[in-house]
Amino acid sequence: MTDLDNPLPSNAQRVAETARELGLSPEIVTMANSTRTAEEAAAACRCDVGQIVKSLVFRGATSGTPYLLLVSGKNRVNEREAAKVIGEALARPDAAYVRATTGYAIGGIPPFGHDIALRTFIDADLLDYADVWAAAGTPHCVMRLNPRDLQAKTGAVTIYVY
Ligand code: 5CA
Repeated sequence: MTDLDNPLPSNAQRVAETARELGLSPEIVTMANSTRTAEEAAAACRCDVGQIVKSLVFRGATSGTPYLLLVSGKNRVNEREAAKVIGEALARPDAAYVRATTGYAIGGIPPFGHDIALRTFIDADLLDYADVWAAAGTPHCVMRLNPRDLQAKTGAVTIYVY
């Protein structure tokens, strides 16, 4: 089957273009099953849930600035600890804010290629893996990345989330 027979969804094409601009060339895979959650993505990718990149948007409680946290699928963010690194208290925005900020719906938010540039932080645990899987624009599209390349290309600051 050629790419013409099976084009990527437009959101995934946008992610692929941004990846190319960044000097990355991940293969984007469209999974038959949902990759909306970290657990679903790990099952579809046949990888450890820790290798799944959750792209989580927070909002600065004081400034209103959106922040992107790239978090291992095995971890939950301790917002107080993250706030110390980021420099202000964090609030969890609703789905509409996340969509308006990134241009993507929850479950498909990629780690780069958003509508506006986002200050980005990366969970140190992701850096332990040789490769990780991130959403690529839709809740069925994923891409495999080297976490160090992901960090370098997004300028993400290392953060310990727990
Ligand atoms: N595709 C997978 C892994 S590659 C993925 O995108 N996972 S995720 O964790 O980054 O995206 C789901 C996350 O969105 C949840 O962990 C949760 O933090 C957040 N979320 C889910 N529902 C809402 C909501 N209604 N409002 C704000 N955030 C939400």
